[in-house]
Amino acid sequence: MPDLPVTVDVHLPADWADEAMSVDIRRAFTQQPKQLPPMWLYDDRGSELFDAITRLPEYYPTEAERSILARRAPEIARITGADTVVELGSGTSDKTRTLLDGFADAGQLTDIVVLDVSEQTLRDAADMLAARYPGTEIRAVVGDFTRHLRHLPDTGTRLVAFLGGTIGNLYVEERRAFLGALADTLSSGEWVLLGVDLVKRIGRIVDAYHDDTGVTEEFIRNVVRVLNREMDADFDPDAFDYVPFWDAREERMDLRLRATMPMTARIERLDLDVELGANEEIRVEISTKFRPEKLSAELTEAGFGDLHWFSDHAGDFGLVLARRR
Ligand code: AVJ
Repeated sequence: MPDLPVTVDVHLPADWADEAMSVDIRRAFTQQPKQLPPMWLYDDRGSELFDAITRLPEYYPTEAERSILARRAPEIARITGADTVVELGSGTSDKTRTLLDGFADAGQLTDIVVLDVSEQTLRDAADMLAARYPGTEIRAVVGDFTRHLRHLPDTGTRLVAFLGGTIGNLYVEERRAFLGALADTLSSGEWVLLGVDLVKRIGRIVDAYHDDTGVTEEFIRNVVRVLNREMDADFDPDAFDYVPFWDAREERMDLRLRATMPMTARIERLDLDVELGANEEIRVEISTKFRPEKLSAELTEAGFGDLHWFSDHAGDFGLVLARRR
């Protein structure tokens, strides 16, 4: 059978990302404490650095999730009976292959949909998927999973996979909105699969964000370069210290940049001058760690049921499968 053509759907105006970034960055610098949305960490260099993070010995989530998927993919295919696998924030779709293989081996994979903010990343991923799963229809949707779920095509019975622990980037309110939007998007009987990092010994969590090689620090600091380039700003990337810490109350890592001296920066594209006091911090990213009971309750409240939890041997990472009621 010849390969089906890959379809890339761009429902958004070409400059949507510029627009969204301008709005996000203005908000980021006019609130207290200053707080950037993590989506803008992933330019080409940021994506490379994140890739390097996933190979760090300290960064356990990637391998832990891969091991769960390798063991459980056939079971996930069987439980859901889904024929369409949707991956949100797919990036290069590396790990998802383990999940997709479970569906392909069961002979039930008719459609794959990938959604990501980067059109180029999507094209590469879609080509790879088309070669690996001949006969499966591949669709790629350019978009941001917090804003564009309504653009997902509605084919067959879908399983929406949101892996890697990325849901941990969202604040409590954003997470509630996201789960609600997901429930609104899905029909009764369709499924979600969430990958979540679990609460564990704090030292182990902190080490995963404070590696010996400094790659994580580089990844967080890179956002300053993104701002300078995309927003025509003049921040000095070296005038910030990287400050990762565990927020025990919220049970999340809080990754910040701290100004080492008072500074004024110009963000030309926003016609905005930003002042930072000495030691003032900008929150760049949070990474929430989960307790299964609590997330189960949130999923139930959002409209999901029939929950199945899977974990790796060490209990470091969790996958939760849930059915739209
Ligand atoms: C891609 C959001 C899952 O929170 O662990 C890794 C991002 N930041 N090291 C995470 C990240 C610093 C990562 N997620």
